[in-house]
Amino acid sequence: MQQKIKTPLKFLPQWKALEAHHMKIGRTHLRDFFAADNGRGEEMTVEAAGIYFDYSKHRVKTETIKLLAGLADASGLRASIEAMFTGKRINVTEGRAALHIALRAPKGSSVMMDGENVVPKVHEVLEKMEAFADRVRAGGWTGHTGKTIKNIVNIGIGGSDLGPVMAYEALRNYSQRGLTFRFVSNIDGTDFAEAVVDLDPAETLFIVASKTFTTQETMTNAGTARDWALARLKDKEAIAKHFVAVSTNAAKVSEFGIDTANMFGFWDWVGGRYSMFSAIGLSTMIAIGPENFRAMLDGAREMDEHYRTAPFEKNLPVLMGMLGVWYNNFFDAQSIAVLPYEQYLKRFPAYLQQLTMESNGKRVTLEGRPVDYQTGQVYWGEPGTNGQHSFYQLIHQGTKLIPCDFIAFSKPVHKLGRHHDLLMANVFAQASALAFGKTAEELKKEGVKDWLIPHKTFEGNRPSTTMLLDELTPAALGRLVALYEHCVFTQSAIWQVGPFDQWGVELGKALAGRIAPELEAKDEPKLAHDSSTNALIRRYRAAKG
Ligand code: G6Q
Repeated sequence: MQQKIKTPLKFLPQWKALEAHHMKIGRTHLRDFFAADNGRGEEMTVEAAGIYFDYSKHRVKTETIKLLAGLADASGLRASIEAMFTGKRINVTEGRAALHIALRAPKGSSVMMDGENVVPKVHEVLEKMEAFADRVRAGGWTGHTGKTIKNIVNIGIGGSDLGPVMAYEALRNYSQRGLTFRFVSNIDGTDFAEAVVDLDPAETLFIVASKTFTTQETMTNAGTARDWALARLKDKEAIAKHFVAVSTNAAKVSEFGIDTANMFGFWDWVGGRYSMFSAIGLSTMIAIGPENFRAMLDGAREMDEHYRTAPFEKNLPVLMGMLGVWYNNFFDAQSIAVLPYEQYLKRFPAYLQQLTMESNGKRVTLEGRPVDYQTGQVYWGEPGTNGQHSFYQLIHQGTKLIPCDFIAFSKPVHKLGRHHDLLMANVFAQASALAFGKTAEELKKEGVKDWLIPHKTFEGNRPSTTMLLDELTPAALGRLVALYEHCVFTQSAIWQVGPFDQWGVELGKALAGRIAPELEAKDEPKLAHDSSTNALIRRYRAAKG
């Protein structure tokens, strides 16, 4: 669908106003911002949907936030949010809606898409998932030999893997400990081999999670899983008991040999990386139980409602998105570090990498015009405090500006001696050290030798957000995920790019499809790639013998 031509971003008066504002305050040090206003640390905070969001350690003034909100407004963000929530086909290059918010809409409510309320079918699938999850959890789902299912292996990749594995790791303490969960995604056979090395096929259930049911990695792994199971169970009938599917493609599911009665559906308006609250979350539901899964949906919904209704200057996803734009486009910051001070969130940065980078890693606008400004940032991170002993050096004293998202919880999941106080002391200390640094004068007063002073000086002025939540519960995870989802959407509206397609993954897939038979051919194939690829293929063929 051809898009209405928008005023190019850099022509907007609100953009120009921000450029002028940046010239004025871009070099001001956070020390001076704080010195000028004693109340800053409490005023520049917003509390919503269970998240205390402290953005005072950002290189902004109240006026900056106003100007950024003006830009978001001029970008049509309000209308874009409404278009998303009302099921418009905002994924224009694929002609689809992006209605993940409907996945967490309460029973009885209404979210319309092409004149149809989609909420009843969302709940129909949720109820089917619940009945299944309850049965597996209660030991009522037995395998082909009558043994109880004890192992769940999710086979999927990208959006059909990263959400489930992240949520399982995050909510492990809520999981049924008698069940073992494994996640297989990579086409590298090691992934499958290691996942099943200690499992008994008679006690193992595979969830083949694939929206399309055609993805090379997933279908190859699913085929290998079927061979592995049948090699021991020796009866094709066993597939019905040991394989279920999550997909939108019933024909392919049935072709694979899975009974479509054991298929959990979703719809084309759920994008892969926005699908962890759909049936793609089946493994999560089996792990944590239907009640906890519902609590996770409720948490996400709270954030959805906040996003749809709160004014931009008090709106967490909007604030987060605008701050990203501020550094990305006015300070040339290339990346954002996500630093959860919660070990259970160890896969959260990896999950966010897909959500953010596959969504906003775009170089043309929705109208197809090349952009003349930076779009999606590089997201990366690790849980604290581990990162402190590794890459924080570069954030503190390196030459790059890396805004940080600190995520912390007031209550620990495990109360163990002093651990949580020490963990929290570290997160508060890092945000403070980054912002305020340590001057040469301070070092001199401490008696540090002159020649060491440059090495020990911390310039500071390194921005961060601190997000403080109560405890890592299913609801808290739901809120966090929805926060970042909507942050991504906010930025896409400002950058005028489409966040719901991913054409950039296609070229490599197509080429791999051409190269695979060349690697496998018995006779020397005629190669017509570039000289480097040709040479690599020849070398590989010779080496593998
Ligand atoms: C996500 C992408 C991509 C997708 C995988 C798996 O937004 O579309 O990561 O999730 O390629 O696709 P299938 O679920 O169709 O196997």
